[in-house]
Amino acid sequence: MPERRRTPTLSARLTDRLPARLTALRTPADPGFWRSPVRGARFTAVLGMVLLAGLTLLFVTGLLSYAAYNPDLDPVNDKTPGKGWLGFYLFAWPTGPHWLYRLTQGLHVTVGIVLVPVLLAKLWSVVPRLFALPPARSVGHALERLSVLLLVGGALFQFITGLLNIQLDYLFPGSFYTLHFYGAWVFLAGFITHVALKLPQAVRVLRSGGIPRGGPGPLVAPDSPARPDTLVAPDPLPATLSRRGALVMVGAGSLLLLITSAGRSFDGPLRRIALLTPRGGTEQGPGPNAFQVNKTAAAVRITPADTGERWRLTVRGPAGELRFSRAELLAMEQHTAALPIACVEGWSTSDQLWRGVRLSDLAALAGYPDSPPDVFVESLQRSGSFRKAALRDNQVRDGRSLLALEVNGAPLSPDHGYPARIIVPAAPGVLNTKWVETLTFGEL
Ligand SMILES: Nc1nc2c(c(=O)[nH]1)N[C@H]1C(S)=C(S)[C@@H](COP(=O)(O)O)O[C@H]1N2
Ligand SMILES: [Mo]
Repeated sequence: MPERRRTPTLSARLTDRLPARLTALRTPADPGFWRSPVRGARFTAVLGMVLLAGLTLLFVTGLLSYAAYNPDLDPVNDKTPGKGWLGFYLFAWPTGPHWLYRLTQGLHVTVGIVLVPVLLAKLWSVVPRLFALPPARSVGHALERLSVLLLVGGALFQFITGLLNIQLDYLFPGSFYTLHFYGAWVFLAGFITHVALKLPQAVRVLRSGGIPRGGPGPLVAPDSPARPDTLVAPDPLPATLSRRGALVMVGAGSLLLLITSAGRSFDGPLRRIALLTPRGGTEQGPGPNAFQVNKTAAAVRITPADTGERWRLTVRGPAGELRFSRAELLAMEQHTAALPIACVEGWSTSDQLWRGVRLSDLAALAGYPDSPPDVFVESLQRSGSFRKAALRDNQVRDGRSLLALEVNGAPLSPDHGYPARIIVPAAPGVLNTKWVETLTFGEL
C-alpha cells in the first residue's frame, strides 16, 4: 500500500517557501510562535495538581500564621488595621502542641520556597494563552481571563513579597503583613474561580493516561473525538528533553530548594546545609545560648548599662505598680519549659530549656490570683520593631508561659533577651519579647 502523505496546509506551504528570517516574524499571538515540544495539556495538568495542593496549604497556613499573632488584641498586635470582615475567622491561638507554630510556619515558608520552580514551570506552560487573540471570545471567556489575572498577579505578588520578607530585604512600601494579607485574599478569588473552571478538565486529561513519554506529539490520537490539545505546539522544534524529563527537572529544582532551605527549621547539621536563606547555614558557636538569634542586642543598641544592676521589671495591674530586680525574680518560684523559637520567617530552633517565673504567677501578684487576663508586654528596646506584644489570657494561663531568666542552664545571653524575656508555647517568635521592661495585666 502506498504511504499516505498529508497535504500540507496552505500556510505551511507558504511558510516553507519563505526564508527563515521571515517565518521568525510570527507574533506571540500566533500559535506557531510557540515551538517548545514540551508544552501540552498533560504537562500543565500535572503542575496544576501540584499547585492545587501546595497553594491550598500555603493559603491555610498563611491565615493560621496571621491568627497566631493575636491580631484582634487591638491595637498592639494588629498588623493589618482595616482588615474588616476578612478577619472573620480569627480565633484564640492555642498553646499546644508546643511546636504548633514551628510546624505551620515552617511548612508555609518551606513549601512556598519549594513551589517556586513549579509555579514558574506552570506559568511557562500556559504562556501562549496569555497572548491568544481575540482577548475575549465571550463574556465567559473574558471573566475567565480576569480570574487568571487575579490568580497569576496574586500568586506572583504573594511569592515575591514572601520571599523578600524571609530574605530580610523588604523593598515594598507599606507593611508586609497588610500587603501579604490582602494579597492572599485577592489570590484566593482567582484561585477558586480557576480551580472551579479548570479542575474537571485537568482530571480528565490526567485520567486519559500517564504522562506521555518522549517529546512532541498531540495529546489525543488524531482520530479521537476529544478536543485537540491547544497547548501543544503546532510547529514544534525537535525535542531535546521529554515532557517527563522536563517534569523531573522541575522536581529536581524543588528538591534542591528543599535541601538548601528546610534545614533552618532544625538545629545541628541540617541548619548548616540551609545555605539559601538567612538564619540558616550560620553556626551559633558552642554553649547554652548557642541557638539562632533574630536581632542582636547590639543591632537595637541595647547596652550593658540598660540591662545591668539598674534594670527593674515593672508589673502593673489592679494591685498597683510593682518593681522587681532580677535577683528578686530569681528568688521567686522558678519553673522550666522546653520550647522552641519559631519565627514568621520560617526558621525555628529545636526545644530549648527555659527557666524563669510563670506569667500566671506574675498575674497573681498584679491582682489576678484566679484567672489571669491578657497581658501587654513592653521591651526596654527603644528603636526598631517588635518592642511590644500582647498575649491572650489562654497564653498567660499556660504553666509553660514564662518570663524566662535562664536558658539551657545559663543566664540568658544579651542577644537572647537578658535580663528577662517572654517565652510562650506554640506562639510565633515575635510574641516572645526580649529585654522585657514592663508587663501590664488586664484591660489593654
Ligand atoms: N524586644 C524584642 N523582642 C523580640 C524581637 C525584637 O526584635 N525585639 N524579635 C522577635 C522575633 S521576630 C523573634 S523570631 C524572636 C527571636 O528570638 P531569639 O533572637 O532569641 O532567637 O524574638 C522576638 N522578640
Ligand atoms: Mo520573628
